[in-house]
Amino acid sequence: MTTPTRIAAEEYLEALSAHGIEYLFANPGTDFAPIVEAFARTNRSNRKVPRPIVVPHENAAVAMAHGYTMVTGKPQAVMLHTNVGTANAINMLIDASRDRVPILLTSGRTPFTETGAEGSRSSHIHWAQEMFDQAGMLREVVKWDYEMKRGDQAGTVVDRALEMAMSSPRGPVYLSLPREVLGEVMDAPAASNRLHRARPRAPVPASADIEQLAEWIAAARAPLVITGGLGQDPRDAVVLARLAEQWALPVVPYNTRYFAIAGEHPMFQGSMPGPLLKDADLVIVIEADVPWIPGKEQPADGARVVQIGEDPLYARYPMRSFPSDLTITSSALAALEALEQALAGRSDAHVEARRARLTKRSAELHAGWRGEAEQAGRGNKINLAWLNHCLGEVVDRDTIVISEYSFRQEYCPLATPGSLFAVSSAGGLGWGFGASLGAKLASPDRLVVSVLGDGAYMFANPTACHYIAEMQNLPVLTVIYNNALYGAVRRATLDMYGKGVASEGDGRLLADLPAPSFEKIVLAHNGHGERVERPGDLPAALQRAAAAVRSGQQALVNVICPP
Ligand SMILES: Cc1ncc(C[n+]2csc(CCOP(=O)(O)OP(=O)(O)O)c2C)c(N)n1
Ligand SMILES: [Mg+2]
Repeated sequence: MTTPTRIAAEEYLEALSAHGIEYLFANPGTDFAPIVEAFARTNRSNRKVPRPIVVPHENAAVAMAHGYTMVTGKPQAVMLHTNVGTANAINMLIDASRDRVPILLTSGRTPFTETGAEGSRSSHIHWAQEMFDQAGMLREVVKWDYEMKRGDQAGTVVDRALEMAMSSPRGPVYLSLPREVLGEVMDAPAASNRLHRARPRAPVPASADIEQLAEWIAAARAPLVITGGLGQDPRDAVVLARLAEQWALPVVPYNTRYFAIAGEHPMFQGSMPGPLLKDADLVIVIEADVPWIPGKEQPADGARVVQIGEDPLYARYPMRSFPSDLTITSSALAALEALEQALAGRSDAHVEARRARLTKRSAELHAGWRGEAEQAGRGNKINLAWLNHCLGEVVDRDTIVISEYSFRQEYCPLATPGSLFAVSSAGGLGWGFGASLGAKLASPDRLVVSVLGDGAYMFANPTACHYIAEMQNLPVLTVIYNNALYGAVRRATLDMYGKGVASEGDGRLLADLPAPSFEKIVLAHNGHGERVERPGDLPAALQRAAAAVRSGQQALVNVICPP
């Protein structure tokens, strides 16, 4: 068969590739026919298009794109089936949106013509899958959305979608692709001026603001840095480490999503604001949407608060009322670099006393964390501290750790910027496993370890994820912190109704999660599975699992951690 004509779907795929998109994570339906035809044609012609990867659940597809991008900084594309496939992915889209991860999410749109066009309705579902506004269900969590109207827009819509996704603050965008449009026969190539479209840089701080902050730091007795999304660009952590070292600035990565500071850095002061917040006279909040929980703790009266971020007001959060004496719209990196310069040559009378105090505190904290873990190691049940402590024997400088949400640098200190990724502030669970597959795809030579709650693992559609690990040859190590419980749900119940009737059942009503043998699920996917109940057995089990992964086999360790 000859194919003399070109269809819009070919132009579209080539436009993705022209933007450096390497993968199309896809979960198809009847809307995909022109995309399938286009891939088949490009296979023959050797034109450059992204590699399609079929992911058998939509949340896993978006999580994979997220994982790939968080490691590389390069956005990828996802294509899902009409309204129903899109609906399945919204959980992960919310995570990506709050974490400002650029993703081009697309889905087919059911054919809008009932007859008469190439691609008109041909199947029962084509009527019922039409919506008045397919993008409406996700408009609140994307930066931009559009429906491709004509085939000759294939180039320009991709250009627009990606410039929106990649400009500050970054985030996912959505494009719906009607079947008739993708199937349009093209007379001329889709127009694009993508080589002549300079993108704006991320915001840089005003120098007066940085001077003010430098002055405040030099005068502060007890400054404190609280971070959350700092480290999304690994260079953030490099500059922060220097500043923290030189100016004895304690750093608390609070619910951090990234590696902000090395666990062994003397200015890493644990991951809870706690007593440092109460004592601080200057709180520097960098890319932290929630720097503390106001109902539980607050900075002292009179303490100065500075908030720095690309979008320091978190414009898409309906309510957020943290105080600020100086609010700086800037990328973390630009602000830290400017601050380093502004501080150079200044003197700070408090620095050496503070350094001594914080170094001593760090040593005490580390001794406490180690003691807590080792004590559990000698006991008869595994806890979070011992699990993380034992992980420390498995990770090396190149390991990527993914946390949802049981990883703690306190017990497993990491050393490398870009080595830690945790679930988005939105907390849409089911992210970690898929993200680890995307991370492995991006960095095949690095060990990728995800530490997941038993609940988080099940939210990830584990069969779909293990399937991808096997089929795409992405050996990852999955460690389940298995308390047979929605621990966070129980905590919330006891927090609010500690003296309520629910407390009589230890808050376990609706939180108990009697656990199956997760270690057997991975066996169905030709992986290595282990179940560990005794603290003393954990180090060797993790070593065996890591060795399996290093030799190319996916592995899962089901770590039984009774609460
Ligand atoms: C998609 C989704 N559904 C429900 C929740 C509500 N939720 C928050 S934490 C949590 C429990 C998670 O359990 P697990 O992963 O086992 O961690 P644990 O709290 O036990 O450490 C649940 C259900 C959520 N965050 N995301
Ligand atoms: Mg649990």
